[in-house]
Amino acid sequence: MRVAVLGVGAIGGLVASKLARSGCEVLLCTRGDTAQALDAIGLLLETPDGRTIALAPDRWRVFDTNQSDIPTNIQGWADYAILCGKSHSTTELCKIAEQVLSLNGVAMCLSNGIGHMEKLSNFIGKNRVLGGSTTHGAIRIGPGEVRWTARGEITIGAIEGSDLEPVEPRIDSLLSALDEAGLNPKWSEEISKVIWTKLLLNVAINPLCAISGILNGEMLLHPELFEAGLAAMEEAARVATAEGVDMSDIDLAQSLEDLCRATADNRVSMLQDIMAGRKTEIDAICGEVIRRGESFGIPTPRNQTLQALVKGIEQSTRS
Ligand code: KPL
Repeated sequence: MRVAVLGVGAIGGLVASKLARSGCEVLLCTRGDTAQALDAIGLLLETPDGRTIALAPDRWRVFDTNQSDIPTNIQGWADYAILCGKSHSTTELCKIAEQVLSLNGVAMCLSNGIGHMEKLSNFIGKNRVLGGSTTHGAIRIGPGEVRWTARGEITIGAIEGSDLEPVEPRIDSLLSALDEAGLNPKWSEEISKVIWTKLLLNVAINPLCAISGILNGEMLLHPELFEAGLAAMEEAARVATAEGVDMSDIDLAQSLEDLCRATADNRVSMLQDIMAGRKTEIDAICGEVIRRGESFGIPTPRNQTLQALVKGIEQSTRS
């Protein structure tokens, strides 16, 4: 099975190394020093039980996305494309997916944020797109070095109105490959709700951990932070409900507490971005809640404050 992993940061590095180790042929599409490191020395993956797995560079081929043209030998090469980049790179990665996928190839996006499956559908058609979401926790230590901090799941589901079903060989093979790789795949009939639920958790945890510089588990040691996160999450849940996604059966406080416990030793991706002086995903997380809230006349003051604070910190660390 040929899998292209597009965007090889923390989650991309985890997915790519687990798939390569379990026997998939892997194409890595990433840029700059990460592309160079993966091509020249490979990747070191630290597992949650403290082992270090070394993946030699001959485990995959690497395409540096800084190059303008996609080489002909990888055009139409992949059976699957898994987008794992930052949410602001989704459009660029969709264009690459369109080119590296075979005619029947299927794509999904595991990036934080919302609206990725719709974007992918615009490029390759909804019958080749799956919705995806992950609760694995990982930290990018450096180019070619990833620490897998928390075992989670990868949830996959079909976009509304698409022909894709879990019994179809293309989907069944993907689920089996992810399972053999130890990435805990699950099929969901309600993928929009799964993606919204992940967004709600990101709204609650990412900005506050990024602003205060704490690990996920430490949210539980500061009730005032936990309550602030929960309040932002409640705003986002109102927006989800207005979009027709029923969140009434989800205990928001419990699911936030569960995530903080399950990923206690993780540093949220937004804090990793701030520490590395990178652009954060705040626009795709709180920004998207604010934007969609405005279209329904739903006020989202907490998300606005979090967005403003993260943007302020982002600007000061980037300059
Ligand atoms: O998605 C994450 C992130 O850090 O962006 C969680 C699940 C919160 C793990 O830290």
